[in-house]
Amino acid sequence: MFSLTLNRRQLYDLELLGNGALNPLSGYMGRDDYERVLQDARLVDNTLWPIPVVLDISEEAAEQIAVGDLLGLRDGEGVNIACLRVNDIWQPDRMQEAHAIYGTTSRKHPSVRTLLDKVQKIYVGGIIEFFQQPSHYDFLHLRQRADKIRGEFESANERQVVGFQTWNICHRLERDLIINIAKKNSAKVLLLPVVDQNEARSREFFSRVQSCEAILRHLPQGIAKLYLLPVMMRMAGPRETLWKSIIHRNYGCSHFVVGPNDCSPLNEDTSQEFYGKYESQEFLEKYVDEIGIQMVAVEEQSYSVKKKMYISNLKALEKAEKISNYAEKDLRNDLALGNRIPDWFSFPEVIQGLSKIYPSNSQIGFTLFFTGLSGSGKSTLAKTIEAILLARGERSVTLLDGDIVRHNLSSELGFSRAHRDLNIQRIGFVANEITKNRGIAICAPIAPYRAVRREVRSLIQGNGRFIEVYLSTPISVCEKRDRKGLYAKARAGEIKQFTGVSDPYEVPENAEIVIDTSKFSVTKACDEIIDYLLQNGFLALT
Ligand code: PPS
Repeated sequence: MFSLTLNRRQLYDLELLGNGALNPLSGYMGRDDYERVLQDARLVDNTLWPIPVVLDISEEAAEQIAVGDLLGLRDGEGVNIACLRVNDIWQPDRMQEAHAIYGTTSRKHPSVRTLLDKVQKIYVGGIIEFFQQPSHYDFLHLRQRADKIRGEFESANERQVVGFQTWNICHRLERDLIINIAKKNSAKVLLLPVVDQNEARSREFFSRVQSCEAILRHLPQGIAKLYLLPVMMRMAGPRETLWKSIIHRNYGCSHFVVGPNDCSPLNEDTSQEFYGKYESQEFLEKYVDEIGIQMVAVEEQSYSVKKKMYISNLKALEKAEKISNYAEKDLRNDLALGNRIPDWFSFPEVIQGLSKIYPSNSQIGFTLFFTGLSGSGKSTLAKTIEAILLARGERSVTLLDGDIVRHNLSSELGFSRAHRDLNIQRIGFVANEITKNRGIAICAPIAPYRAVRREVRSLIQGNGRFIEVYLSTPISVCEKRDRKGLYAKARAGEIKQFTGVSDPYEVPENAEIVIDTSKFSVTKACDEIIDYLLQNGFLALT
């Protein structure tokens, strides 16, 4: 029997197919169901079903299987989880899928990017026979089959059960919402933190589940059950909300809580939500009777300083109530600065857990990444800042100057885009190692391309902070300085691909610090940088 090793994304769908969460599906969809789902959010038999559940395989694998074959489905360790009786093989139009399911074909939508760039080209459908569930190694007491959980509620005669799914860290707001919703509906609550495949092993995930455990301790006894929901989030807005409500019904819920921005990712460029506020709620409303679940629509809430409780923003506006807009991003900011978190916002054990995974800026390493044209002042500032930081003696400091790196790390590289990118990736790799170990890395390459700067930023941000310092000194000034005589040679055509003359420089969009060294002395420019580090808690105020 030919067998496939499934990736984590695929294993998540398989687990839900095997534990009853995706009833009535008994396997991966065939082409007819898939196309009807795209077109009408229904299966061929008219059952409401808004999200495709298919198995993607490579073209090479597709050449080895035929309709009617049995296909083994294994996890990464080679354990045979299930077998699939193949009844359909086809090549989908993934652009069409993106448009139908996500309402966009833009790669700025993270799931569209995954669909277009990572999901393999061929789909197979068929009935699955399960041998076992995929193995887990964490939170085993919180892992349970959907059909078992539903059975538990049924045998306890619990008919009113509110499903509360979360993929955020839970604080006081979530605790209060749960209590209010449970009271209002005379219901029990099923709290289901999402285990998304991208982050199952991340510290953020552990923290999220621990915050739910903490919430449970702050709820009246017996009011809520907590289990993990191993679902591959599609972030498909309204369609996903509908899908999740079907999943929650299969977990035994009679009600499903839907927030104002349910399943809506941020556009990476604009930082705007992909779907409109309350769009998911309006969409689900049309189908609740057909699914057999009631929606608990939650409005945007804020904390009323006077009433010392959360109230809806709308009510606050009507009554001109003073509210606090303190939110998760403020919490992260305060943790970074080592500030006290408002008592009302969360619970001490949640904050304690978070402060371990998000230590304050004074405790982490960071990379100061200078970028700018040749002659813009990168080396001068980087060397002066190195001296200032060494004199302070707070952390180890390593300077990765453009010329030094080119001499040692990247001596075989030229100045084509591919070579420049490789050079920056190497610098990023070293800077990341330094940052991870709580040191300061000072980098000073030209780094003319935005994409690779962004790549290095996201590598380092996971382990410390990346602070981009863009030296915006105009080319006319750089050229006048021409300390190495390179501009003259570039203008005379003796040096090819010279940045700013015959090669591009993409200006940073979101640099933390921007300095034009034609307007500032070295001392003043360094003061700006040190001020930034002091104000953001990276250096101690002495
Ligand atoms: S990059 O683009 O980030 O990989 O460049 P970097 O490693 O910083 O190297 C830039 C230094 O190399 C010298 N040099 C050139 N710069 C730009 N374009 C071309 N074609 C080129 N050829 C040599 C130049 O001295 C740069 O140093 P700085 O300190 O920036 O003046």
